[in-house]
Amino acid sequence: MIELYHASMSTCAQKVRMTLAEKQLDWDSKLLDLRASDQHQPDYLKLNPNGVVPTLVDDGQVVIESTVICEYLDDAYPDPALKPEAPLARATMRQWTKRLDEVLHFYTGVLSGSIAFRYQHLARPANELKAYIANIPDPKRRARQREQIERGMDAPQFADAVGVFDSFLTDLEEQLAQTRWMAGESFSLAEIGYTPYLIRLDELQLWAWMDKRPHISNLYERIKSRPSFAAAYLDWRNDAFCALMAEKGSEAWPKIQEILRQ
Ligand SMILES: N[C@@H](CCC(=O)N[C@@H](CS)C(=O)NCC(=O)O)C(=O)O
Repeated sequence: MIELYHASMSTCAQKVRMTLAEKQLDWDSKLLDLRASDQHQPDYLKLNPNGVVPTLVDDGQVVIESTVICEYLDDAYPDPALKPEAPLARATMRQWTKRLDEVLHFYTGVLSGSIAFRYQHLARPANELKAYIANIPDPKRRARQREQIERGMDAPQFADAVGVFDSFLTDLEEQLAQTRWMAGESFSLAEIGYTPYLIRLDELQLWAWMDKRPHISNLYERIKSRPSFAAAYLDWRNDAFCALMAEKGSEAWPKIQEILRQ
């Protein structure tokens, strides 16, 4: 039996739900409320000491880290294969997912936190917010959260996030001008990895970023037409979160354009 500890709007959880759907695997949902600090509770930390979602439990065996979970699922349940056969294409897929884990995921937190989610935190009683931040196990993540909640788009890391995203979008557009999918001619864990991040730009009303990037828009349309898109995202969407991102994201676009012009 497969159990997934996840959260409705978590980008990392969306990747894993999409992989499960592509493979048509049944799974049991263990839904966490990240704003209620479910991820910091002692029982959950025994499964995932990093205090983050997702966590997969397959027949009692625990797997953490969303990219590792997706690869695990592809190895354990190989049909349909979500890794390219050719070694070079497989390496390309892993270069994309490595970049996601090492860079883009962190800055996505900066982008959506500084633009939108900080308002959820600022609405909390001060002592509750202090405890929430203090409970974040990873010091880098803790510092990022504090800064983005307090300073929003004025935090220096916000401009860094805009730069990181812009370079990523430039590189992705270039790749897609050469190959139909990110790692060659087949849909793979690379698209699954990045789908939640394209969704996030869409949710934040930042799709104008794609104005001169038609290949990325075309990729996103192809991804949205797959049944796994609903299982990953639409079926779990939190309307209040989406409304907040849409409102604050529209207000943020001029600031992002200003940073891009610098
Ligand atoms: N490298 C981890 C990152 C997981 C992660 O950042 N999860 C976020 C949601 S996308 C989370 O659980 N955040 C909890 C928090 O912010 O306290 C993975 O890929 O699984």
